[in-house]
Amino acid sequence: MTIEQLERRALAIREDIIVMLEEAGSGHPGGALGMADIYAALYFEVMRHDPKKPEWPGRDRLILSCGHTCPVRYAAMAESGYFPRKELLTLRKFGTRLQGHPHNLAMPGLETTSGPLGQGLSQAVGMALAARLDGENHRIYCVTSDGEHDEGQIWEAVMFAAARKLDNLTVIVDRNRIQIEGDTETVMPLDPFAEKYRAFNWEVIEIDGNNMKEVLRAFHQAKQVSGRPVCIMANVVPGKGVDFMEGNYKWHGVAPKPEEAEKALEDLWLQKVGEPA
Ligand SMILES: Cc1ncc(C[n+]2csc(CCOP(=O)(O)OP(=O)(O)O)c2C)c(N)n1
Ligand SMILES: [Mg+2]
Repeated sequence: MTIEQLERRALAIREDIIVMLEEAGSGHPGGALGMADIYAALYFEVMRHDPKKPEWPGRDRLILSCGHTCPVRYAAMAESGYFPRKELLTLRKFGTRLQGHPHNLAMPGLETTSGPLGQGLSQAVGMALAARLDGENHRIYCVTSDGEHDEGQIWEAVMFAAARKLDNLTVIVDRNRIQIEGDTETVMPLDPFAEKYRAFNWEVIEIDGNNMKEVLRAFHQAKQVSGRPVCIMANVVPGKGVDFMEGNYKWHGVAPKPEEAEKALEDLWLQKVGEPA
């Protein structure tokens, strides 16, 4: 896909996030909106996968470690054909396949169940090691959030992945600088964040994660690295695309009310002006 086509996908994903959260009346918009460009790239350009065969053994694996941001993954999956888009409106409803935190047995295509922070990277590391031992060449992608790095388990996994030289593993850090109670640097400083990964012997690629060109370049570069795992430190704006949500940690876990959703969709529609239909 072209950059423009991917950007349009990201915008569609953002619209879906707003619509589904408003319908659910709860959920986490901030982190989800910030990561829409990364997910558009993963599902429509980067990952080897087949929405019609979600269990295909040769698929690349995407582990979502910070489970609360799942609306962005659900929207990307629906857009790419894993399930009908109208199912997005069942988010968080009783009996839904789209739980408020991902439940992998409920929905094919979700690799793991997540929500308790800090665990997904360990799972991804295990999968990367297993793929190596089995002589398989699929890649493992893991999305983890910045606030999640307050969990000690993350750093055990970071250390182990480098020790085993897992170059089939690419971690994307959702570096949006917010967590549930405020700015990450106030709650628990992470900077110099990229340097920490480097000190653990990872290859680190720092990007503007809301710039599609940089996103694609980073994923391409990550595939060329050998002998060490790769961390894409994706600096993103939480709430990206919705003016009144951007940069505000208060939108970590609050759904837009109907009038707010209307305003949010207006913001997103305005970004489409001038684009070909
Ligand atoms: C082990 C664990 N502790 C606490 C929580 C509660 N919790 C959910 S999201 C969150 C904030 C994490 O920061 P981040 O993922 O960076 O938030 P975002 O950027 O999406 O606002 C917390 C503390 C949890 N899900 N799991
Ligand atoms: Mg965060």
